[in-house]
Amino acid sequence: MYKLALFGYSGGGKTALFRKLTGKNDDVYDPMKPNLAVGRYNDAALEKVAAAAGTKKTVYPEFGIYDFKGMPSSDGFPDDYLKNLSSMDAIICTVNNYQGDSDPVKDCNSLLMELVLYDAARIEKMLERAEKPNSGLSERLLKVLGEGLKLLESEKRLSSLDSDNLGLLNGMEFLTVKPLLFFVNGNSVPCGISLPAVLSDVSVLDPVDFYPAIIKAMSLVTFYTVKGDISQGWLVPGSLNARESAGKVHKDIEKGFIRVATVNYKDFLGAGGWQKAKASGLLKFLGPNSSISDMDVVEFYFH
Ligand SMILES: Nc1nc2c(ncn2[C@@H]2O[C@H](COP(=O)(O)OP(=O)(O)OP(=O)(O)O)[C@@H](O)[C@H]2O)c(=O)[nH]1
Ligand SMILES: [Mg+2]
Repeated sequence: MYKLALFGYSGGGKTALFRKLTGKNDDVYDPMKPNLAVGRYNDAALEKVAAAAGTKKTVYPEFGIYDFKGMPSSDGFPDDYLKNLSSMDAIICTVNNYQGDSDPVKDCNSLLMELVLYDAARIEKMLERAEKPNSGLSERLLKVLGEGLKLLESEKRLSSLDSDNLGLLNGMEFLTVKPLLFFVNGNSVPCGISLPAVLSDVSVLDPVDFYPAIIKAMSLVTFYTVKGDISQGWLVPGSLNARESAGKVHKDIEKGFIRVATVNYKDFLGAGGWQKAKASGLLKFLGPNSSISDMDVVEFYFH
């Protein structure tokens, strides 16, 4: 399950959002231990697929929602707190726009700076260590870290490194390589605020379009399976090929993968189910190295 962190200053509305997403009434008091519950993405397309397929059970994609206790904006966040974000798959900065004196744009910027400064301090330490003999860091990595530090110093995130260089930082637990989103909590229209230029590539989440925007920011692909009495939605990294995607459903399918039959969900609905789509010649058959398109209904063939 993908892990979504609700991050922000105290009173930003993280717990309020957590409750809406998970239906749980919990609160969290320990800043070092986020509260976890499951948030279900009630994908309307999956609902229609299930209706057309006539299955009894629908299994929706789920996310792990982590509610972190915030710190007052006057204090900021200590390093051991921010370190807890490194195991998350995406960071959702939640800011307050419901009090008279709230300034969501300023808060968005300050939260970004918390992440930027954390990564910059870590790179500085690594570069310092590299000056000693036998640091174990390759020339190429040192160059990328240097480039990354320059980006951070101009208040940009490491995610704007080119993809080869970014790949080199995999597993190094930086925070600004992660998908970043903002949620403006309050009564006014959230998308009405405009963020500073450094955040031009960051989505401001809308409660209605919440999960689709996250899925897009995380570069995930949605596909659907209809098996027996169950219609199910799956989210896999867009970088995976068909065989690897099959592995997210079951490792046996990946191992014995032969091919996958696919049909876009709209064609599936138009035809009125799998058998009719097949009879109308709407199915495409893909090999292991091809990739499944977003919103396809699929059937895997395997040994
Ligand atoms: N009017 C209004 N009040 C809200 C909204 N969202 C949250 N609140 C209130 O603001 C207060 C703080 O919200 P929380 O969700 O607890 O904030 P938080 O980000 O979890 O804060 P910490 O856990 O301290 O980091 C609560 O009393 C909420 O009821 C909102 O959209 N509108
Ligand atoms: Mg809270």
